Amino acid sequence: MITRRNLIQLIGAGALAGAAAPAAADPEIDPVTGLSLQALSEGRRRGYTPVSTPNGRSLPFTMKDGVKQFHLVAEEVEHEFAPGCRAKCWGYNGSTPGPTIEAVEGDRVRILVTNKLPEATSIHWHGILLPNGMDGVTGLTQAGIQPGETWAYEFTLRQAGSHMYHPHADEMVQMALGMMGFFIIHPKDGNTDNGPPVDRDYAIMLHNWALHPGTYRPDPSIMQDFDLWTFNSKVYPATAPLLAKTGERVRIRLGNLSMWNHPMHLHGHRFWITGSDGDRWPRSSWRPEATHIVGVGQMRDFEFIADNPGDWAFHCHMSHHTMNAMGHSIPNTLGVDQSGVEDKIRSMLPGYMAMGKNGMDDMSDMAGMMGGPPNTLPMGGGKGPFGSVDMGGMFTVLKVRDELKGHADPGWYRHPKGTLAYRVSSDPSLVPTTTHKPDDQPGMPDMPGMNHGG
Ligand SMILES: [Cu+2]
Repeated sequence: MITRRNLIQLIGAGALAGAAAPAAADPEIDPVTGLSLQALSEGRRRGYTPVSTPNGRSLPFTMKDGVKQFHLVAEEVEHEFAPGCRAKCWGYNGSTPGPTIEAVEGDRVRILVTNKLPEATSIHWHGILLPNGMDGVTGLTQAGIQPGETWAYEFTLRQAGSHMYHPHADEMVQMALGMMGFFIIHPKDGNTDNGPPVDRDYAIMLHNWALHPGTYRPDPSIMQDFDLWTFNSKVYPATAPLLAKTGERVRIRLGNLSMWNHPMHLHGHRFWITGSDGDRWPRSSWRPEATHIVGVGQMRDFEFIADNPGDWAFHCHMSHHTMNAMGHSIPNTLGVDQSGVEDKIRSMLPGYMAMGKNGMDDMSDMAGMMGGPPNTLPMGGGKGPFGSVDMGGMFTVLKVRDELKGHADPGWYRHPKGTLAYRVSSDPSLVPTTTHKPDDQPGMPDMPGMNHGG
């Protein structure tokens, strides 16, 4: 029987220290890599590159009689999607997603789970081969972990690969509020049968949120019309950049516990799909791609050589998934002259500006000037070196540099001479406007019996 007293002895002070988000001067964090000292030393000893969870961290462990022991605390968390937008979410150990669990094939692991939520929960170890009674499906393989209770899951890892954990209790609510995390199993003895070791190993969880404009609680009843699309529960511009030195081999492990599929697109590089929760695939199964769909409930590993210096977009290609505070049921104003309407509305709503006649490009600037509902981000992302980046949501920047100083953001890329697109003319009459009338479409054959009218 685990009591509160011997639980504190079991988990040790080190495990609890990791519950707080990493601060700049955290003595547990290596200042060069940004990874925890424990993860680095374990990686060195066991022959693997520790995982970096952008905007997140790995969960510390303690060794108890040869068992690697972790402690997850399910609880409400005050979460910031980006400055200007917060919500009461649910997660683990103070964050959504919860901290990343890292272990090695063959390890025996024990994960203690304390429930500080107002309702029962459980944890399912998504994709992991284990005894049925450790599978964490409430009602089917266990009773729910009641508020205030601590349960233990214990099993031996029989595989390697990219995995996830999430509740299997009130799934719709608990996952909609952010309860999920990674469970990465590194191959035994640094096994490289299916490919060379990577220099950098990132893990990004894809998720969606119905945080309606002006509200602070994600709405779990929404099935399709989401407001926020996140990488590790952050929207651009708050998503941390991915860094690589020129020539390094990089892996990005992508997990999808959202309600949509996400075609993930990397600029400037050809990546291979090299693995999933089915471990690192044999090389004969690797496939070169520029975009690959990560389906709901799937894990996919992207690998590439960062051989092209620059600031490269990495984003979901569903264009609504790279927007913040997506509105729905909005009338289409494209091409509509709103000049009279603007004056009328301004008499009731001082400062109102009509938007959208020529597209949405100016939306983020105008929303910034006008102000929007409280706790609501502009739809576009932020300032880039050449103006505003019109994307938010599932967007980040892969920064490839010949030199990097630690894990700090190196700033914007400086393009070598002759490698930047340039303006040729500002004269709109340089090329005549092309207009096609329906009846002069090219290539329409003159068929016998066809009536062309007038
Ligand atoms: Cu998407």
